[in-house]
Amino acid sequence: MPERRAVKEALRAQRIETPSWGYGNSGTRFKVFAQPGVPRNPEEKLADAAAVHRFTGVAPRVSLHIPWDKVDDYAALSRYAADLGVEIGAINTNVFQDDDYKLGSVCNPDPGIRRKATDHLLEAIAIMDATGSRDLKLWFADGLNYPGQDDLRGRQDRLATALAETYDRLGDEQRILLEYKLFEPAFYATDVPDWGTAYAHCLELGPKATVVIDTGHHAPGTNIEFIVAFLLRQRRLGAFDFNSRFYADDDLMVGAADPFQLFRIMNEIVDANALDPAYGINFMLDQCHNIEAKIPAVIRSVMNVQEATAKALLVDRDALRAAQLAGDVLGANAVLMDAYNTDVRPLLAEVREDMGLDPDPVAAYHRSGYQQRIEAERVGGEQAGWGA
Ligand code: PSV
Ligand code: MN
Repeated sequence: MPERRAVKEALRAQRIETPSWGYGNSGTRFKVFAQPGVPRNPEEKLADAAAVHRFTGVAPRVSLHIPWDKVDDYAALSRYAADLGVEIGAINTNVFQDDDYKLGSVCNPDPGIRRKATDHLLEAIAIMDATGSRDLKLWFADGLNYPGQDDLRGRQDRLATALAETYDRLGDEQRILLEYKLFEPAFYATDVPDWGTAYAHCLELGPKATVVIDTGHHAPGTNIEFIVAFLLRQRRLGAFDFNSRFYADDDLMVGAADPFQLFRIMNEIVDANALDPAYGINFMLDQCHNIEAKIPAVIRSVMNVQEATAKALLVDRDALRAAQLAGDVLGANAVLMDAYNTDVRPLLAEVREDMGLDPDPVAAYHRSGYQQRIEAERVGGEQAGWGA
């Protein structure tokens, strides 16, 4: 059986990065429901992320999205974050919200638009230089709605050219996280639709290019833990964008739709000794909280990842290997299910107490008065949102 002390230590050392846009208003194409107290600028988003970190102790980094989090002085923003007790994490690029990008960004048939898009990627690296961020997260909405609309192979060439120029600009400690997505906004063909395409481009680029798995970006029924296992074996798994889905890219709280899938993913991570932050995988959230209170939802999401991780850490690996090697199908499955069916909440409560935290982060947040304070203070101005 795994040693309890080692399990607790791994849980204490775990790091989860939260997204600046998760604190802003969001919705569907039908309606965005504004919430009181929502941040109006990047500084207020950082303050909310810092609150999540204060109550969970494992979320000290915040991903930014440019231009949603554009400021004049990124070094100053970084210092502001440090004063709050957090750090700026991945820099997300945005080449999908400008009229020029109607037919694509780096894959656009117009070389002038491809130049503009690539320049944005390079600008994001300059921001990383100023903030000390390691990760450049690239997601391209590029694709086609109709057969024949553009040249599928030619678009891959254009993509490779832009990625190569971006890769060459990376510093020694910086890397690319290339994200794929099955569909949306393009409906017929997407230029980076799956992990295989992302992986092939990363291989062409070099060791500083890795794949990011957004758990909401697959066809229903996809075995995501297989993708995790494959990329781990190739040392090309750079990060996760955690969220959960019932239908498409729902961006709901991770672990809400399918906690068993999250456990199976974390089981592959733990099995490969890839949980330790030193291994280099960035465990990020990429979520939108459209109808639920945002800060408690982010805290809940962090806790959901912790619970799946704790269960994965409890898998009796020796017993599992023995059963696997003996061809004991039911025995091996039972070892895994025993861990999954363990109630790890008391263990996590202990971990939090050891860290000097309240064992119940959501209740502690509600008691803290933070929500009442931001609702009273953040009046006037324009609330931030997904896309602004
Ligand atoms: C695209 O759906 C995506 O997953 C990318 O990571 C974007 O940057 C993010 O969502 C924006 O919410
Ligand atoms: Mn994502």
